[in-house]
Amino acid sequence: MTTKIISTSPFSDQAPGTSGLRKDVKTFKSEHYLCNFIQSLFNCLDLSSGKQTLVLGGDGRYFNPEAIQIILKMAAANGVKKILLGKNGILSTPAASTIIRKYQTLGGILLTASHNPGGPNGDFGVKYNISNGGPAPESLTDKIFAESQQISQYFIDDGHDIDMTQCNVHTLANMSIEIIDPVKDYADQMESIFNFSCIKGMIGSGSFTMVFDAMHAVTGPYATEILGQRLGLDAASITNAKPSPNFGGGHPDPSLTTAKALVNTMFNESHAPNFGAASDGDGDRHMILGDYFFVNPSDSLAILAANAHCIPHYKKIGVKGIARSMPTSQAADQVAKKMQIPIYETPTGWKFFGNLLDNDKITFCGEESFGGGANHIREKDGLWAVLFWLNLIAAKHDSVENIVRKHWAEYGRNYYSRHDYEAITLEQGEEIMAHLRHRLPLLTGTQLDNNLTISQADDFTYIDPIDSSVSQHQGIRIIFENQSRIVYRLSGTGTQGATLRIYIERYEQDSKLHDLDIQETLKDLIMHSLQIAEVQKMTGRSKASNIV
Ligand code: VG1
Ligand code: CO
Repeated sequence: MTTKIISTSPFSDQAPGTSGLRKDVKTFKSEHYLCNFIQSLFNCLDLSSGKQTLVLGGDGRYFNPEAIQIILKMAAANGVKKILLGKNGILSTPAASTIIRKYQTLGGILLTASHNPGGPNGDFGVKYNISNGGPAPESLTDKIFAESQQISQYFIDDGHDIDMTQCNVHTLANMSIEIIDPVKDYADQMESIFNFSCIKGMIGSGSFTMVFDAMHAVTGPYATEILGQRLGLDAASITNAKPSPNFGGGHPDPSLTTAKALVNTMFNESHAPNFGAASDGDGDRHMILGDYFFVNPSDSLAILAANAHCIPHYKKIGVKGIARSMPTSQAADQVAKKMQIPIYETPTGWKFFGNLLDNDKITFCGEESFGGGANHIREKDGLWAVLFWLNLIAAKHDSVENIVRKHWAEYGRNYYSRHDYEAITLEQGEEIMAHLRHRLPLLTGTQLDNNLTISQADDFTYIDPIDSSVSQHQGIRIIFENQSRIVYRLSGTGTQGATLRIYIERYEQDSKLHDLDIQETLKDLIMHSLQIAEVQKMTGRSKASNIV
């Protein structure tokens, strides 16, 4: 076997976004594109250090097997000593984080575009996680991008393809490849956190029904082992459990608009199950539904933190603090206030939670985009959240809806919605943000109507409390005197043009007013959000393409 040195030249668009490099499959398949990015990554890693093992796997989407064979050959040619590869190339994002941490590897390469659609016309993605199991911080992604802009060659072994279908050990040049069970370590970890006998008792009681929709994505095998084998849930209650390269032609995004089959089941008036849940392409998001009831993801974070004492593991370790991404509703802030623990507000993207978790500043963290997680790993974790909810329901002998309503009664309700304007042009996106930035100094103090006076308007800057790194331009915040907020930012995961996200929030303490229609009660704020940013004038759109 020999190492080939291939001449290449830079692609200008290889800057990783909110969560890795995401492009359509055609781009990733074009000559040198994947190899350039992987070589740029290897150029930034210290492959001479003691830790020379990398974890590799993906969400099973189209191009996953081919990309893995290429990356294995490049890893061998770049002096990586060992790869832990998920069987069949499969590893959910949270499981990859578990495995990096458990085996103390240098890091891991995760092949996923998460909730983006897959298939030949869909998206592909590459993400690097560091030795703490979490997404690479901006300091590293900036370095990888810089490398990609001056790359002139890459190294690749000319060895044979590896059979990934069996758990055994292979050798490629001087590198060993250990094919591992993608599920076991993660399932064991979940069993060490939650009270499985309590959940199993509820599932087996005959009086509790549930559906988990794996959306043809990576959580299928994980749900089958954990919910099915270990907790006794019948196979029929785990739907779309077989991962498929194009996610069964669907959009592997657990939301009310995209998880249609599950939503139909749960909002069926006569016999909806007690509990419904879904995860996304790579298994790090969660959507929780009750019988005819939707749990807002920002509320999910607040409720899990507030009820952590019901789970023996969290009762024992306690809740040190909570972090949420800036656009996430302030429901968790109410909980932190009552618990007298710190709350941190970070930019969007899980990488910003890493330092807080590593330094034991927080126990729980979450994002409005159906992401929740804790200090057991350094990624958000879909099945973890599902198990947390199941454990809560079993421990409290209460329904999803009651748990949420009691929470609102105690802490108040943060009415919340996100309005996306997808696939506008990059220029339109930039122009809206620039225009807003320009107007910021004029906005503070402005009274929009009788009860809406802007108390603060700024462009969110985050200073990491641990390493003092500064992240600027993380979203425009318009904060009102009554705690309502409007937030604007551009998506960093989309692959077509730009997506403007407008997040709208209103706090209501009065429990008599906790049953209002969300869009209706946010109507005025939504109207102001469009006027302030002049959305229609700038985009030609009169309404959002996606409302969450
Ligand atoms: C979106 C979400 C963000 C999340 C990111 C990755 O990013 O808003 O909260 O961390 O996706 O999630 P953006 O930049 O498009 O708003 V995943 O499950 O797609 O890795
Ligand atoms: Co995801």
